[in-house]
Amino acid sequence: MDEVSTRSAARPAASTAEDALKQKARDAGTAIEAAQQLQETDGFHLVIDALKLNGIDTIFGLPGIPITDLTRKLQAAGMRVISFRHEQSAGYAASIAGYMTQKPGICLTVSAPGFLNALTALANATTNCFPMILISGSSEREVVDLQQGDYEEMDQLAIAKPLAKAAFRVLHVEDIGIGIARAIRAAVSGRPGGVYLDLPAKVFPQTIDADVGKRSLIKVVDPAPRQIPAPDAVQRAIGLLKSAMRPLIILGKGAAYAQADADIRALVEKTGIPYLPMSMAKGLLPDTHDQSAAAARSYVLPEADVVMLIGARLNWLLSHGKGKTWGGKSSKAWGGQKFIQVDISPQEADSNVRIDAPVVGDIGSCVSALLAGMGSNWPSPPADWLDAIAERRAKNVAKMAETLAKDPAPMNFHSALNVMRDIVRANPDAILVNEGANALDFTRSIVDMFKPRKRLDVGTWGVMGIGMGFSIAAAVVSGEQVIAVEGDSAFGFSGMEVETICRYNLPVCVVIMNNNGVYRGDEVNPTGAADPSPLVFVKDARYEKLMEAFGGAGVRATTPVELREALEEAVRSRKPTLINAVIDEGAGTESGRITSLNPTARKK
Ligand SMILES: Cc1ncc(C[n+]2csc(CCOP(=O)(O)OP(=O)(O)O)c2C)c(N)n1
Ligand SMILES: [Mg+2]
Repeated sequence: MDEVSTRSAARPAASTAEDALKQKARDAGTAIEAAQQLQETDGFHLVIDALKLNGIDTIFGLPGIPITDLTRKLQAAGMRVISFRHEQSAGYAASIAGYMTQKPGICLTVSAPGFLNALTALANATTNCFPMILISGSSEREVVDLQQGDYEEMDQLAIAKPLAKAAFRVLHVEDIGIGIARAIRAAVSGRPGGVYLDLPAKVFPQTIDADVGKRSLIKVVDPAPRQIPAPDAVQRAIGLLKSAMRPLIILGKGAAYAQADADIRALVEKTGIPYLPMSMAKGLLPDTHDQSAAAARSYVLPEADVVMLIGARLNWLLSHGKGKTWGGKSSKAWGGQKFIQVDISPQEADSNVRIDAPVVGDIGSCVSALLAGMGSNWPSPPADWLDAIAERRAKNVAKMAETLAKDPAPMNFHSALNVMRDIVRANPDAILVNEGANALDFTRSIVDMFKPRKRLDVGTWGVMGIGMGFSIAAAVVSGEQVIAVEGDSAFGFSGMEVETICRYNLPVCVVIMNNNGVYRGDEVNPTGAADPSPLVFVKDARYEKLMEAFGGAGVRATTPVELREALEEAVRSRKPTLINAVIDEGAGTESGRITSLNPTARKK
């Protein structure tokens, strides 16, 4: 349609009678063409219509051949198109939008290099169970398959397959509706994950009768069907929980994803059982809750006798459910706990240790079935267990308060994060994005969260580079203030996206915990040569100027007072802000809390 009107506007005026006649004929032709066009649609429009039909209103991506026009047309069709500086950030943004909304986040990229740039985010989404669809344009199939050297030639579908929950390709315009429907279902149903959808360039301009096209689209009915747990599985779990002398609940990000917040809180409170939130489950119940055993983690894990995992996997983050962390005699020995595991995936149970009571279903349905099965007079856990936890907790909280009250010069992680803790408490709706090593571990343990899904971080892989993508998506999807606490190394992975933050004028405040390096900034080259240590950066780097370069606010803060002032102003103004929090370069430890995962050399 718009092509027709552009053509007529550019037409030169007829100068003679003959020209006028010819013109008339041409006009008639144009009208017929226009009418024909009215009855036809094409791949571009079907992709847009299919996404809209399924309630998708935001696209994260980066334009180029063959999807440039698609990005324009998506925006023209009223969708929010957030255009990034690197596809990896667009991918992370899409994945966390999926986590926050339970709708698949869409990342749109060009072929080969753009596709590959987004692939880390797709794999990370699959690992973290975030629903995401990576849509990449691709080159001419016939040429790619004969390896004849097409522009950006790559067999993207084959490469995406092992990294995605599912991968599909559409070759004909009439299959766009099916392709998108399958991608949506695969991303959000069961255990969510990353899905790849390959759209060869040729599909976009393919035309089809508009009616046929419309009928080819599918509005996915019940994309993530509830999965009700079996009653006997629920009874088995309840029986085991009832027999416990030292019960413990562990909440994972699967529990946060489920958006069953009220029931989860009711379950924890009704049982009176102490709980541990995994990193992204912080805030599901307020971290200040009486039953939180977070400050007594190293006591409750080995001491518990029955552990109920809700949307949490026994992977490395929980020391695989065995070994010394769990009271085992050696690094792989079972600590003797019995486990109840509430999970959407029937394959999750027994992945690391025996699961005595698997409860398989969606977290919401499982938790409400457990609640119903417990009846109204559930006995409180034994008092000696609760008292022992309370005692440790009080001791550790007091110890932490003492550390936080110190005001060393230069500022360190504790004195800086003490400020952050106050700011987040005063702004419980703000979303906290967090990456780094020490910058991550200290923030997780010091900054309390008060509401569900407000803490977004490096997740299962501990991946650096999620920072700006997560921040942008969080701000776009929720409209809330975002505060990103970033290690200076972590920030570097996606730092150019501060331009994106400024361009869309998002309420994102980036706080860089600047200790001049990876883990710390005081390492030196042992040879004495001019090259710096591989772990350090330029000293006194002025990161705040990066934000100023694009019109945002930049602040260098060297004391808690300056940091507090800058944070309060950022939250008040909602302006894109970068605070360069200069901290002691000797403050961190190797890999933060996971020093022990570094292999140590036998030969010194
Ligand atoms: C993609 C990726 N590359 C490399 C790493 C290894 N790594 C873990 S933490 C980290 C950076 C730690 O430094 P910083 O962000 O400055 O945090 P600090 O400990 O100094 O506070 C790196 C490079 C990773 N986790 N992910
Ligand atoms: Mg650092």
